[in-house]
Amino acid sequence: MRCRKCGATAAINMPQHRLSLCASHFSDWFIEQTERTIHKYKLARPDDRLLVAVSGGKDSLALWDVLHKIGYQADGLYIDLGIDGSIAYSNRSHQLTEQFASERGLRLHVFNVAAEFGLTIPQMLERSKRGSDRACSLCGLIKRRVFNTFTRQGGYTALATGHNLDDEAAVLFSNNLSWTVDQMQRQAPMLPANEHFAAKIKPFFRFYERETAAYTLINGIEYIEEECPFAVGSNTNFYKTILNGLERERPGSKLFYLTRFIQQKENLFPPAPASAEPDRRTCPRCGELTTTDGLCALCKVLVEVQS
Ligand code: Q46
Ligand code: ZN
Ligand code: ZN
Repeated sequence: MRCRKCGATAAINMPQHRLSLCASHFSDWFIEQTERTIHKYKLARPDDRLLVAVSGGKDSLALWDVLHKIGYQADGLYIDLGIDGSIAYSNRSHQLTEQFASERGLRLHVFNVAAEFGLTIPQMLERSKRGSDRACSLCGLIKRRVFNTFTRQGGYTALATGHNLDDEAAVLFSNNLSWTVDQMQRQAPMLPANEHFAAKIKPFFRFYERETAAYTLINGIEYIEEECPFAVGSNTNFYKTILNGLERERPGSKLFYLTRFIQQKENLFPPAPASAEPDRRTCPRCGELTTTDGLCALCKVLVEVQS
């Protein structure tokens, strides 16, 4: 297979675009496509200050690299979850993120869950009634809060995450199977900011996972290849496998499934009436908003595990 631009041996073939490219032209194409996505979906303006949620994995490091190359002022935030076990997942991903930032002279914030909350994620799980199968809901609760607070308090325009098309298609598929309409309505390349929540953007949402992997390989970005131990056997991975089977038989299915949904969303769902906005109160412990009386979901967990 030959590169469409220069005729050299192709490094990657992307059947969904009927496009094969050599390493150098693929790298250029990847950066151009990111700029095009940002422009088309109005994700950011050139003078925006962005905070990149970096995990040490390929998608978030590739995103930080590309945003920096495009010229955005983009700082990183790494959350040390204290998930180590046999593969030293947090230690290794933290070290690779530090290395990435220092090689490029980028600013990295680090939030250490154990230092701030007194316990690592696995220790919290042991103490809570949630059980280890609920690791991701607890971890997600903490990550959402920390990312939101940092983005707002740091004066960033938006939080940029490395979610790729495989991630987004799997979420849509999962919500589709159960017709979780409120979640489907919220799925978008950008969630705008409001009084309480920072804007979130996903500049890689049209890239297949193998494309972000190829970008990191071609650009010599070292990332943690192991998955978080809690992700093994997750529902998301199961749905990704199903969608990959579909993609093998019908190239372009994943891209079409997600992008057509994003285009059609306005027609699929009626606009929410003003009264549909949940009633919000303030958590007496942390001062953040909550939809229930008393403590917010995060404080409930913290009180439970810290006592
Ligand atoms: S880090 Fe946390 Fe993920 Fe690990 S515990 Fe689950 S949510 S899988 S992106
Ligand atoms: Zn080429
Ligand atoms: Zn609270």
